[in-house]
Amino acid sequence: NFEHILFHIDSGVATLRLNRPKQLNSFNLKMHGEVREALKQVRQSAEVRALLLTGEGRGFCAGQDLDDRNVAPGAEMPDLGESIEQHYNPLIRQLRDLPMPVICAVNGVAAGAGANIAFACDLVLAARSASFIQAFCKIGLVPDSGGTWTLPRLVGMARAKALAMLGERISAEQAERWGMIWRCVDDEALQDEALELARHLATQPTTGLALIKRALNASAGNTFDQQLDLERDLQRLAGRTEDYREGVGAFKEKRTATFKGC
Ligand code: T3D
Repeated sequence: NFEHILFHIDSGVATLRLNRPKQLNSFNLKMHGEVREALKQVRQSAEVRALLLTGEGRGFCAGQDLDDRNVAPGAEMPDLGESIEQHYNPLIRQLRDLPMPVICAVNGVAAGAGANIAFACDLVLAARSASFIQAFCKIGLVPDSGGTWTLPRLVGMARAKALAMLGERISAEQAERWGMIWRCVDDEALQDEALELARHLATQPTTGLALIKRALNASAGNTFDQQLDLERDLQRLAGRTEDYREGVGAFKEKRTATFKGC
């Protein structure tokens, strides 16, 4: 029973929809708590094999709810480091560490932490009318939610610095051209395509997909040799799954494989 998110599980897919449309789904404390709880349920569920994250209304997420920040003259300044430590960093870690594909359907503007939450997901689709803004610099802040790590890796340092320091709005088509997202789709097709993608992934060897995610996420901090060792270790785990047995068996018998995610 959530107030600021819509959450349900169907056909192996958990759908988490941010639901404060009047505030462009910006985060207040209650929404943080609800998202954290829903992601905990996703992780603990034996049924869920893919997560779809999206937003209600015309925005995906406008980052922190600025109405919750009292910066009036004379007011005690909020400790934003505490907010990052308690809320944004755990959220990003939950998404990155979730052992399943996380699909993000960016239905509208994604600004501030909202943009970087999308970039922390595994496969990002965006509506053609959606856009991405590193809005932090406009209010004197630093990109957070992993943005200073993710952006240079997605688009290179030159573009990352311009995005972070200019805070310009980047269209979904531009984001696709620059490799910031997987694909840009027509507005009316976004939710169906994202759900279809999530449902497809949920029928795949999802333990293997989780290991792929682990390997690729680790690659940025590893040397080539460390990465080779990691691939060996993860392949050992993948090679012990029932899905590997099923995949090879189905190939040899020229039939469609039925994967169980274990
Ligand atoms: O504080 C900490 O804990 C540290 C962590 C920070 C993480 C961050 O995310 S910092 C960055 C915070 N976000 C922003 O600075 C973005 C602010 N919003 C905007 O710049 C614009 O709203 C957008 C570019 C996203 C969209 O522009 P537009 O013209 O399409 O819509 P709008 O008219 O500006 O917004 C529509 C409504 O949403 C409006 O309310 P109203 O006037 O209709 O009652 C606006 O106030 C509200 N809204 C949009 N963003 C936020 C917001 N309300 C509160 N907080 C917001 N972030």
